[in-house]
Amino acid sequence: MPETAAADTHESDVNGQAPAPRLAPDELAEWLESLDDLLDRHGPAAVSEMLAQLQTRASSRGASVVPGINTPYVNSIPLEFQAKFPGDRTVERNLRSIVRWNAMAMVVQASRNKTGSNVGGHIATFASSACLVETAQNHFFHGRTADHTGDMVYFQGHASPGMYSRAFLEGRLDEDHLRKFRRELPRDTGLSSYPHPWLMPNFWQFPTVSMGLGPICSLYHARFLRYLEHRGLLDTSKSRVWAFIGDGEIDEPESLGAITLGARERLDNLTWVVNCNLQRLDGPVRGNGKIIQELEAIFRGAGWNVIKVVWGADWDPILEADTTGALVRRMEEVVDGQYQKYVVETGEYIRNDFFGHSPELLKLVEHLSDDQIRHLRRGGHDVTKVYAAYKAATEFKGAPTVVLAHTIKGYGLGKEAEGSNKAHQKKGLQEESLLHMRDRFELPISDEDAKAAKFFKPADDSPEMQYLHKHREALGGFVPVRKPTQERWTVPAMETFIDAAGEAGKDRSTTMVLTQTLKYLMRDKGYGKRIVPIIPDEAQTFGMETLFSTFGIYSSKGQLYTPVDANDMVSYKESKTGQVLMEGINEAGAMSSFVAVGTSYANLGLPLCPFYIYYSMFGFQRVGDLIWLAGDSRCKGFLCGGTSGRTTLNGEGLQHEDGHSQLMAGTVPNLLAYDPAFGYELAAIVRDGLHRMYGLGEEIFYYLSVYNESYVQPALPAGDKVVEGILKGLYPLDPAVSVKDRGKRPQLFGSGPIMTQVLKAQQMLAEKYKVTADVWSVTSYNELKRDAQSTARWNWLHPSETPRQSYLETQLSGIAGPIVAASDNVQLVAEQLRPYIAGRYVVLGTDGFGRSESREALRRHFEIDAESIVFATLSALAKDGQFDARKLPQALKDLGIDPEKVDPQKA
Ligand SMILES: Cc1ncc(C[n+]2csc(CCOP(=O)(O)OP(=O)(O)O)c2C)c(N)n1
Ligand SMILES: [Mg+2]
Repeated sequence: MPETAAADTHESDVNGQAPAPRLAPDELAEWLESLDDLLDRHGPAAVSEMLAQLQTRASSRGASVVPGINTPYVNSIPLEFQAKFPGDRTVERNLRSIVRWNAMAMVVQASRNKTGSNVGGHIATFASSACLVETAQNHFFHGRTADHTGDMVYFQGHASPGMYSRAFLEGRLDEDHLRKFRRELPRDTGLSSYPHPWLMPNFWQFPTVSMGLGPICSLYHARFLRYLEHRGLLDTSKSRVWAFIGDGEIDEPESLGAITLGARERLDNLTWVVNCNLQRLDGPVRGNGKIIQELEAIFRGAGWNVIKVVWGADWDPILEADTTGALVRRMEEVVDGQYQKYVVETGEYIRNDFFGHSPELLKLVEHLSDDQIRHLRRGGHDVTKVYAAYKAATEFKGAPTVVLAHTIKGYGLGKEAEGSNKAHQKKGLQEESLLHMRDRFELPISDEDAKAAKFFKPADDSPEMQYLHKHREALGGFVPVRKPTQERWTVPAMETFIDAAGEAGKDRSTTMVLTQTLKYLMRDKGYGKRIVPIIPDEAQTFGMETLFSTFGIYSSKGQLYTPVDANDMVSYKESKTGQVLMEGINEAGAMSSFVAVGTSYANLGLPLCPFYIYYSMFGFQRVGDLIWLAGDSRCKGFLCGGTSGRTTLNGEGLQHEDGHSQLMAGTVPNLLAYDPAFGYELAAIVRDGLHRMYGLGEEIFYYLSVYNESYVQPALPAGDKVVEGILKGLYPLDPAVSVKDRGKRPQLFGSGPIMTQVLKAQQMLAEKYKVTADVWSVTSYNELKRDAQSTARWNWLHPSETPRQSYLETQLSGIAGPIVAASDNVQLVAEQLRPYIAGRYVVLGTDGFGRSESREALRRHFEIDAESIVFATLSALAKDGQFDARKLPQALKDLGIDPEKVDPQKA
């Protein structure tokens, strides 16, 4: 407890409001002496026991004391326990200065670019975190080697120039690359703005620049390493996950929302470093408070080990001289906004404003000049403090560690950028600032070169370069590096796979088929163990609870209780070797697991295939940015939107009924989305996906809409083009019909369970209106559109060559239409094909908010039921002069459709 903590805990010191002392100095001294004595004689455990006893005693006497969760605003590691820095301070400082310089120069050059590219960049962030990152590079980050699965480092995204700058010294990038920072066209010539494995697949591993996603992904990654170890799949015990996070970024709910997982799972393989430069983009993070203290309380409350690195070594003697605690009190009462002010002020101002608070404080610094006061360092800029914190963090057992490092935004960049509210957006620097930086970091660069912001690389035999290489070699090579494995799986033949999906002719939903397929895969002797089902609760909703007892739910603690259903056929079985990741009601966490599992082929050299099965509504619209991140990460696996369909999931109402995931899925370029109607289609798609991702090594992933409506599952139709059609996005259900016949009559497109309505409509058209129609299953509007779009583009750019035909065109050639499409999705999903369809094309869909009703009523409401499909077909035929338009009003009546019914789009 801080010496100054008040008995009344309402007078919290969390935000720097230190209470006035109430104990007389001699009384206090007596108490402290007793404590020292206890510590000396019996050690820290006895102190902790005594404090607990005192607390109990105080409570029983009516002084309800909750021990302060905050410690004083000083370094957590006392000087005498600080690990000795093993490196060469001078060489490391020089190295760091060079890395700083080139990182800055890269952005300044880009902003001066005569071509007017205006691509931007950030310099102030890395300037604040250089020591944090470089100290880890020289002493901690381990590369992936034969006997070490490597550290996973989530770098702060907009500090990327710093990572490039180091890679330049390492010889992995050349000047030309640096000059092409943020010039990403053509691919592989320049450097991506932020960490993007999609753009730099041999370099970046983890996209981090969407604030908050790096933190949550890193947490689940650390837990995933344990999962691999406990299941005996890979020895990851040496690997550590590091995440470098901004203090402003901490405000994202994803950053803090899952941190209790770290303590619950005892993830001491995880280290977070929060760069507390006290600023975000526009201004201070907590102008009127103290972000470091606030975070200390949060993390400590969540069970993390917290290491504050607040002050540099130059403060040590001053703090030592502070025998009354006055300095610590002053440090606590000054708020962050004021600390930021000191950055842009003179030493004289700081002496008066900070120390001038009392003669006692002024005395502490009377031996220092104004300039020395101004340069008293913050902890995050002191390599000895940072090293000691990392060492303690990596040696701590039983919980993750967060290092809260106090830094200055734009450190060393001079008046123009250091600590100013404009620091974040600073891209160019005046010549004066460049010279200032050169001098400040004592770089051997001429005035002329400095003004031109030229890159600087010392000679290969210089102490700096030798040091850099020696340290990285000792730590197993460069970081970051992305190294996908070449291992490939042999997936069963298509027919075998489809057979395994279950017997035809029985009533089943596609969700049931998915469960069966999953079990089939998991039982495979080869890759079976590498299939990872991920479920954020709701397994019962999907009928997947049988996976629990068969394969077990992963729990690092095994199962410490007897489950209520222990004697049932299906029981809630937790196990240390369990295969299923049951994430609880936490889609963001489950998605983070999906990415950790699905990128294991590249980050750990071990391919694993995640199946993330979730409530479809809580996918794209809930965690869409994490799905985007999965795409950027080149993640593999299957996202399975369970309970899909705005009318198929009928009883849940507006919040749950999803009709737009297919549409949103189409916006993720390397995601293939399918909306299968039948079990054999689903099986074919999964088989092909596995083969493409794990057999051929394609870096793609899948979205599958699966539904909970049971209906008769037919057998795979005969015909050698059916499977091809399923995979390309469309095929005729009856391949035997000739193109000539089809060409003259209406064609009906169905997807998902709305296929049942389409088939019924086909029958009604024939029976009631003597109209023969053919039915097609459209398994993927998105894939059809992508292929059609690419083909159209090629034709556009090759005007003198024979035009190519898209798959859709080859299938629809000779067909005059009309074509009527119906699905349980919004109309735009099927509308994507309009530009590529020559004849009349009518689209029915589920636009508008969903609601709870019977499926029948809902399908009528959204006008996707069989009757609506029939009427849409007759109307289209009438427009083409193939049906008597005067009969349409009567048809409406016969079909029982009320023309005045509410417009579902607005209902
Ligand atoms: C989700 C999201 N919102 C907004 C941004 C834009 N943005 C990029 S950096 C930044 C400020 C970051 O401040 P902080 O986390 O404190 O990092 P610092 O640069 O201070 O180290 C913002 C708002 C973003 N990248 N992601
Ligand atoms: Mg910040």
